[in-house]
Amino acid sequence: MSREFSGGWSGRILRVDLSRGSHSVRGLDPKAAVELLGGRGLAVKILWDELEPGTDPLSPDNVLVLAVGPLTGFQIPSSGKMVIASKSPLTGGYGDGNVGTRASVQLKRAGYDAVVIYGRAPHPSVLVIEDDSVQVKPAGDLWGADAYSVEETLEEEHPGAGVLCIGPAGERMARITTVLSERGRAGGRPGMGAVMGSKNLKAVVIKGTGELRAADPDRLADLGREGYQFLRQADGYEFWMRQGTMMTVEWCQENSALPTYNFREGVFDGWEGISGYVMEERKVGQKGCPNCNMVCGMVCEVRSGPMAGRRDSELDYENCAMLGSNLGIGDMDWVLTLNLLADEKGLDTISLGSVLGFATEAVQRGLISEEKAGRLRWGDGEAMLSLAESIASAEGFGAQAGMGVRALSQAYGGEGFAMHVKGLEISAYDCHTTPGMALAFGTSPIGAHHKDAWFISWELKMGRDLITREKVERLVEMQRIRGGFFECAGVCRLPWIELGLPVDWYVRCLNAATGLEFTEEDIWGIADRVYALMRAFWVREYAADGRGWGREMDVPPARWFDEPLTKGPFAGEKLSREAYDRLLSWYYELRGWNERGIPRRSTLESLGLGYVAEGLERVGVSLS
Ligand code: PTT
Ligand code: SF4
Repeated sequence: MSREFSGGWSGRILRVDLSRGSHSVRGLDPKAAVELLGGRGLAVKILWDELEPGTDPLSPDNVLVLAVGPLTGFQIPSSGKMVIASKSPLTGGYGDGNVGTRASVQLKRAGYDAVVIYGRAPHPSVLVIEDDSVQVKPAGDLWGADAYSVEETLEEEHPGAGVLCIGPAGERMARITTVLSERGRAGGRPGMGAVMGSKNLKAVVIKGTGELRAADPDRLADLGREGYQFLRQADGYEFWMRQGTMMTVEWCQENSALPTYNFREGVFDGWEGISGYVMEERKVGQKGCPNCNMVCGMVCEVRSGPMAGRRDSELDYENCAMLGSNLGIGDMDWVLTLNLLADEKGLDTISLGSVLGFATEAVQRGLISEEKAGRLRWGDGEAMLSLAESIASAEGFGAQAGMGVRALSQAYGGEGFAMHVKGLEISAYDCHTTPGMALAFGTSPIGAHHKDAWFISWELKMGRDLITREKVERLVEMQRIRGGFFECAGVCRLPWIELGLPVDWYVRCLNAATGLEFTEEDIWGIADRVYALMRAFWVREYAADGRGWGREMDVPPARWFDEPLTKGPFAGEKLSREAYDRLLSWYYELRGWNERGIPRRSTLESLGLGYVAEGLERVGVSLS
């Protein structure tokens, strides 16, 4: 560890140039560490500093960042997370994802806070990092192989190592691809799999033998014990261990938020067939990320269909809703089959469900022909699987569908029911009746992902109909915790959001690990800085290619505004454009952004981001 850090951070960043097969190590700037913590904060700063505006995301000039945080790896609950970030080939803006993996702990043990990957390997390759040894090796037969088998091979070759890899869909640079780990964990929805594919990088293997250092190890160990005990004794622990995120199917059905028929409805008649209870009948195992005592990976058996007999489909709520109700599928076996295909081929389940839903509706409306897309019908698992397979192999219409719903709607029409924001397909919450959640999706910094945006449960407690500034204040508060703190600290947010482990416990951990004295106020300042930086990245990219940035970028699709629900307790209801616009204006005011959603110069300066203001002005962006 660098002498400038007494604990928490490793103090070193590994830079690997795949084009040259070379690497170097740089110190982590202590000021950046304190101002941005790590993970997403560090990643967006690296991308802002090192990417030329307008870089083609699939060119060797794009940069891929793997970053952990100051809490990653310690013996405290759920500390095994890593951020994977890059300029997104799916959205064209800032993209990242968060995966729970042994690779994150191993990276910390190897003595790095981040790996920054440049260039493009001349041949398909595997990057192997073992402490100070860094090698770019030929991928050989691994190129073309499914993610599960790649992991198995590399884990055998490198016992104890953590592995990140892509499936064949990532190799073919389908834009809706993610990075896989631990046979069923996935991170990097905005096309991080395609970025790895464009770099000829099949996998990253990480192994470290060092010890993690905390400034006050005894204090951190006490806090760890306190945290584990808190969770074991929490109300809801037992049910969580039974169903994990799958309990959300029933909750969404009850609250008219279960995406159904491409987000046309919020309730699904066949929901019981894909509920957490049916999942429990199929459960054959349970696993999770490192250092977690509330593991949520529900491993299930497929009982019928082309993958019958497989006992390794790991299910979460998002996968189930997007590949189930959103496609009119109420048969768990088809959900498990599509889910397994996505994990093996490296497709993102949320985007896949959205693409299949859009294509089905477009076929029904005659925008896309059956000859092209297949005979797609709601609830027809076989037809959905066939299109999903051709997306994974980038064949025929599948190659086009792998570009995501925005690209499909631009090619065939149907923008009003192309369910994305900023090009990222919306996660599994219908928002016809939840304007606050719609705003959360609208303003999420990577496009419509629930990572930063799971406001729906807070909103239901406050009142769906409430259109107030206070509601938006709560949203900003939530974004600071979810998208600010958790994404930068390098730990899972589920102990907090699901079982109530308090935020101040995490701040105490941060101080014990780093030896610094962060307050909650400091953390909110860091979160605001990271949010401003992510927004500035998008604005700079839009300025660079001449599109310009406007508030329409923060508005969800027309479907929720124009087509009222026809089923369930809220039949007849839809979002109001006027109400949404008011919420959005309050949001900009609270963030110190102008009416086009661009951070003001004064806001950037107050966050210590004067250099960002200058960068934006250099590409012609007005900050008044
Ligand atoms: C995440 C997104 C999610 S979020 C789900 S289910 W979820 C989908 N999972 C996929 C999958 O699986 N396979 C696949 N091929 N594609 C998938 N796409 C979807 O990706 C995940 C958990 C979950 S399960 C959630 S909510 C929480 N997310 C966290 C987060 O974002 N940050 C954080 N600090 N802690 C979090 N804890 C929880 O982690 P993306 P994982 Mg994922 C099979 O990465 O890009 O953010 O997309 O990380 O290790 O799989 O854990 O109901
Ligand atoms: Fe991983 Fe789930 Fe545990 Fe979070 S709760 S650390 S996502 S296993």
